[in-house]
Amino acid sequence: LEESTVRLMDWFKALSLKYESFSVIQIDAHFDLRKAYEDYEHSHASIMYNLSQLEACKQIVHIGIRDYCEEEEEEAKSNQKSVTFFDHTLKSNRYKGISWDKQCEIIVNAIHEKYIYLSFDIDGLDPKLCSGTGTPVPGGLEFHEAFYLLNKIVESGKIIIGADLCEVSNLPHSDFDANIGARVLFKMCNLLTKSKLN
Ligand SMILES: [Mn+2]
Repeated sequence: LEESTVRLMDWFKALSLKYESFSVIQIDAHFDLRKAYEDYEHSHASIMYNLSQLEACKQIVHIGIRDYCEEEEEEAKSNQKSVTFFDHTLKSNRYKGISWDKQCEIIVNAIHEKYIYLSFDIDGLDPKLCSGTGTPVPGGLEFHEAFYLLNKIVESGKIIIGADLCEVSNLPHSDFDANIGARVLFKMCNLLTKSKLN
């Protein structure tokens, strides 16, 4: 896992050589904005912090966040690149009658770069869709909410330059998680292809 996050950073660095400015769309229950986790700077808990240090990464749009520490909340507030749509805010707005379509429009308008990198942590979804994931948290997006949003982002003219899907359970008896994970990946690939037509 640690090796894979180091490799992911190498990939981000390569992307930043090709694209001089991009926004990151992160669907996740967690910010992953820790400067270090147990003194280690390259874990999955620091991946968004490390990404934010790249000059080409102009913005990180965090969506569905609902489990974080004080340090991360401070980082998200003080880092000019972070724009956060907390899960509790998205839910409260829904309860007040603000439609998902309207909220997606607000999210789309907050994305300021044409090129986007999509990071999809399966725990951004409701845990009934990913019960075997490492750190499930109540709340989160429904499958169709996530893809309604992502499709709207692509239809606004953005181009997806790269994407990852993480934290899908590979535990025995996680067939349902694997099923959902495969469907998420399939739809992400479709969106990536669709966005190339923009
Ligand atoms: Mn997560």
